[in-house]
Formats: sequence, C-alpha cells, structure tokens
Amino acid sequence: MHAWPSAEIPRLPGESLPVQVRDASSGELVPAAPGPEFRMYVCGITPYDATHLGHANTYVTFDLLNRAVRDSGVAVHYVQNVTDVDDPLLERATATGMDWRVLAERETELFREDMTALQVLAPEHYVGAVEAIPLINEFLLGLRGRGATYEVETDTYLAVHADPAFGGVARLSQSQMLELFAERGGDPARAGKKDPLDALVWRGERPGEPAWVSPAGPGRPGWHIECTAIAMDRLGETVDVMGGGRDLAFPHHEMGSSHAHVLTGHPGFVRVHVHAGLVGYQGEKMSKSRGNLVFVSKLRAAGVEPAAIRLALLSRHYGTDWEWTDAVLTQAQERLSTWRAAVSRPDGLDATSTLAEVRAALAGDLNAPAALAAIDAWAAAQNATGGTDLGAPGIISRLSDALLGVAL
Ligand code: 5CA
Ligand code: ZN
Repeated sequence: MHAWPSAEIPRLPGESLPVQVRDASSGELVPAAPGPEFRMYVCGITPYDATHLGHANTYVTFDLLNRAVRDSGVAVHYVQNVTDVDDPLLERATATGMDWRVLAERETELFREDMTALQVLAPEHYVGAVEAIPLINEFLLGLRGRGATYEVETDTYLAVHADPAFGGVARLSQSQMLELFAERGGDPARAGKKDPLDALVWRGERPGEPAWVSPAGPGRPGWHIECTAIAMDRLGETVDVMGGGRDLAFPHHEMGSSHAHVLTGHPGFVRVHVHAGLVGYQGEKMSKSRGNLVFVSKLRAAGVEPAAIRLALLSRHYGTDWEWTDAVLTQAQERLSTWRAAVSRPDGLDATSTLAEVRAALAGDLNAPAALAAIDAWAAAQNATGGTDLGAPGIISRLSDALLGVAL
C-alpha cells in the first residue's frame, strides 16, 4: 500500500557520529548501523482506531533513529507493516457494524495524515498483512518443509522449540512468558497444542470471517508471521533494527524471530531489538483496550501544532515509560515559541558547538532530551544577547528540522 509524503531533509554542515542504541535483549549499547546500509523494520498499527500518543511516540522514536543514521551518511531501508486483518480489527468492525476493510482503510488514512503532520519520514515499503498473504503462504510452506508446524483442528501452529534460540529476545522466565502470552493475543491453554507457547501461524476459516487460500487451507495469517514474512521479503535474512513499543518484546518479537530462525536454520534474523517505552495517561498505559487515549488527530483538530506534539514526545527519553499530561504539552509549546523567537532574530550566536552537541546526544542512544537541552541553551543565550554570526539561526533551524523533525 502507499505510505505518506516525506518532507525534504535539510543538509547540515560538518561531520556526524555513528549512532549507538541500546539492545533491548542484552541491555548493551551497540552500533545501530555498522554497515553501509541500514535495514530497519518497525511494527505498524492495527488500524481499528485512531493514532494515539503512545503510537506516535513509538514512530517518532524510530524517525529519530532514521534521521540520525541518515545524517551519519548511511543509506536507510525502512519497512513498516499495517496489520489490516486481525482479531481486534474484526471485532471492532462487527461491534460498529462496519465492513472491516472500510474501517482499516479509514484508520490507516488517518494514521498517514498524523504521520505527515508529525513530520515522520515515510518507510520505503509500507505493507499490509492482506497484501502480504502470498509471502506468508511461501513462508508457511518453508516452515512446513522444516517439519516444524502441526495442526489443531483447522489451525496451524509452529512448534517454538524448533528454534533453539527461542527466548533470547525478551529473556523472560517460563511463567512470565505464559502470563504475557495469555495477555497479548496468545492461547497457552488451548487443548491439542504440543507446547502452550506454540504460536498460531495460520488460523483456519471461521464463519463470518474473511479467508484466503493457503497451503494450510482457507483462513487468515497469524500475527507474528506477518511481520517476519514482510521483513524478510523486503530486507533480507537479517535486519539491523527491529522496532516497536516495549509491549511487543513478548510475544510478538520473540515469536517473530523464532519463525525466522526456523525458516532459515540460523539465529541471525535481528541484530538489535529496540523498544520504545510505553506512554501512559491517567495512571495506566495508553491503550485502545483501556480506552484512556489521547488522539493525535483530536489534538490537531483542537488547534495544537503538530511540531509542539512532536517536541512534547521528544522531551522524554525513548527508553523510559512516561505519563502524558497537559503540562508536558504546555512546556513543549513554550519551548517551540522560545526557539522560534531565537531563530527569528536578525543577529546570531555561534551554533557550531550546539550542532555537535545535538549530534552527540542523538548518537548516544537517541538522547532527545539532551538534544533539546542543547538547543534550549543556545536559544536562551541567543534571546538574551545575540551575536554576530548571521548564519547561526539558519543552522539551528536546519538542525531542528533535519535531526529532530521539528520545522521552526
Ligand atoms: N500491528 C501491531 C504490530 S505488528 C500492533 O502492535 N499494533 S498497535 O496498533 O497495537 O500498536 C502500534 C505500535 O504502537 C506498536 O509498536 C506498539 O508497541 C506501539 N504502542 C501501542 N501502545 C503504546 C503506548 N501506550 N506507548 C508507546 N507505544 C505504544
Ligand atoms: Zn509486528
């Protein structure tokens, strides 16, 4: 499917640094893009409702990584999916009396508008689960060829222990895995499974549900196989960064990796998992199922500038869980005004060291709050005293635009 338009990235003077990120599995800082090309897959939305600030935070996080890696001179290949057929989408469509396809298209279109407004660079490939079914079918044949699948009634499962590296992504205990699996779409208690953690790779047709032809019979894809099949088709057998919110570590990314390992026969699918912290609201994780949502589109409709929303998201380090409040937004709006006033002055305070500080902050595990602090310091001094470097305001504008995605 089509993605959304990307704004042009201004060029910046000088050299940047190689980017490091924290590997969510090992906890270590590692180079994000050690080669000449950087392959990134980020899990996309399930389009049954509008983009909330938790989603936006995740996509802005990976946009920051995309921008920092590009600035370091590395070519970026970025792929994102849309889970445009899955249980929650079908349930919402039934509950609201809508055709599931119409609902998915409507919410995907709203997501595109939100991403465009937030100045998130579009992925090179934006792929829906439905359009990926031929890839998933091939993947199913491959897994079956490895002797790793089995059936329970009309459903097909992959035996997790066919992957000797299973468990290496989230590194949880058996009881933690069982608990999260039950909470997040898995079916550990289903009778007939060989292991409670075996994942559904193909769900046989049910009355009233959409179904497609496959080597596993008519039905629809399991969740994890979708992302693995799309990532391997567009990026190859190894991706540099597999990204998403922290709630995807288990089971989604764990299962996705195990699917790939079983297919390829080696455990090298993902080099680094990067997980964004979860944004909460009113004391709980913002989630569609809890209903405590702040929608990007509603803020925009109320006249809030997308650049301020983006600055609000950047004011917290991506690795932490944090709580959205009105004060976070107000502070971002004030910051945006201060920066704009500073770059609008007819004189200029030298910005060379600010550029270096912002680059260093982002190269060190995407430390956006430190990057904002560096520009705050420049803006405060510029607003107080100014200077004689007439090119400096332009450098700050371009760096805010190119590296932070905030046009001043
Ligand atoms: N379609 C699947 C991924 S293949 C899915 O998880 N969709 S989603 O719509 O539920 O979430 C989209 C992305 O937003 C995921 O990366 C998820 O981890 C992230 N996300 C969801 N809620 C939050 C939150 N409260 N804070 C931060 N990120 C979140
Ligand atoms: Zn995914």
